[in-house]
Amino acid sequence: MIEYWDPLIERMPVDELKAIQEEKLKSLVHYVYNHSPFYKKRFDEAGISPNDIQSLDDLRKLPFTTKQDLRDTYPTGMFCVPREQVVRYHASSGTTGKPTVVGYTENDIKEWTTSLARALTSIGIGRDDVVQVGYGYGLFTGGLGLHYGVEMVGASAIPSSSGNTERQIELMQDLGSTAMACTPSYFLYVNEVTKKLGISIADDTKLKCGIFGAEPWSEEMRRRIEEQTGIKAYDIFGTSEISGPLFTECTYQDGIHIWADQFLIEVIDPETGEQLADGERGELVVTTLAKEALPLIRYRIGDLTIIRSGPCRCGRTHPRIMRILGRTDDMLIVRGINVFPGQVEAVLMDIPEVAEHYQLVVDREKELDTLRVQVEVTRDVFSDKISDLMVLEKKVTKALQTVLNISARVELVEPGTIPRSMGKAQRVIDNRNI
Ligand code: DLL
Repeated sequence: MIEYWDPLIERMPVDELKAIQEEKLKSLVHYVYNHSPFYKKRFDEAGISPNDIQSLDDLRKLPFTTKQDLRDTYPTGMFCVPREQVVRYHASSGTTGKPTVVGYTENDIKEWTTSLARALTSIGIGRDDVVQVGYGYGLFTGGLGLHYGVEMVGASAIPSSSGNTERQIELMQDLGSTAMACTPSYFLYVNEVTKKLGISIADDTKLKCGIFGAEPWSEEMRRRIEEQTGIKAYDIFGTSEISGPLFTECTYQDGIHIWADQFLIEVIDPETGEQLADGERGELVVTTLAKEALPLIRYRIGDLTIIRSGPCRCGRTHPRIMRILGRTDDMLIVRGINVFPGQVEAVLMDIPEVAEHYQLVVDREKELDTLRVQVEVTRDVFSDKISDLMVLEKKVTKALQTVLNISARVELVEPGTIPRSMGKAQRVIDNRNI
């Protein structure tokens, strides 16, 4: 039987959901205009008044917001509530520029947690579960966000955070974790350490699913994780700006459900800003319909995806986004050709002899870009004859060439060579200084 957290909302007919969105959008534009000098200025500059927004179609009249706006108004210039109403802050690490700060009212935390309660229920997490939360606790939204969601559905949360992997495995066994939430790359490492300790996730733990996200990962990687560990690997998506981890797939694993009563999504052409139709790949844009402290209007998230409307087999009517291909700013341009790390992963994971750990290294030699793809091979393959390794290297090179249209230098490396990550994996090293 399919379980719902809020069956009425989750299965609501689409026209009713749209009516809710329309009402919320209309009051949102007045709210931001009257509560934030940033939005007032932005609307005035665009020659838009809140009264111009009367229907969902009018959404396209509104100007976009971006991460740069959050940076320019650092720390709290886009907030719509006074400090006394903020019950929590989170912040980005600032590794790719000035950090950004996000804030929540009591109600914002409730809405965020509700979104996760629906999502966790949709993957079968409930009172009988023990969820090990291996996302970082702290300024990152992953740990605390998931934690609240897990508690709301009545499961037990283990706030193990990331790192200290042997202890994680010990806790997994001793407390009987049935789910682990962490980045897919960290889970690969957990699996690796488990094997080293002579433990099998499939046979020696109660783990039944993983809640993996915070970084791009491919369908092929999902297949490998599921085959190697016997668990179901579910995709979870969100960004700190729109709260944190918020949405997952359901047990049908056919796209991530975006709760339409809380968020309004569009996909746009990243070049022209024009809205794209259902099923067309473009940049995800989100308008928050329920947030008080930091509502965002047409926020350009930067991730590339496809929206698919229409009900899911699980009965939920809310729109879905398909697996994120990557971010517009993650795209590498190598010798004029666009390369997404996710495409490389998909090619590699289809070749059984290579392992799950890889890295892309881009250099510029004499004005010419070079792309090296370093990938680990299994121990068995690595101890094969050199000639066998060369055959494999050629096979990987050819597969990458076919898909990417670019020749990459493939380097097969020994198991354990590529650095392991405790959080988001660094898949690309770009030495070009551009
Ligand atoms: O990564 C929030 C999160 C925590 C999501 C735990 C899922 C689980 P940020 O640090 O702001 O927030 O990074 C957000 O990470 O724009 C995507 O580029 C990427 N990302 C997140 N989830 C996925 C996913 C958290 N499932 C940025 N697939 C986003 C692909 C993802 N990319």
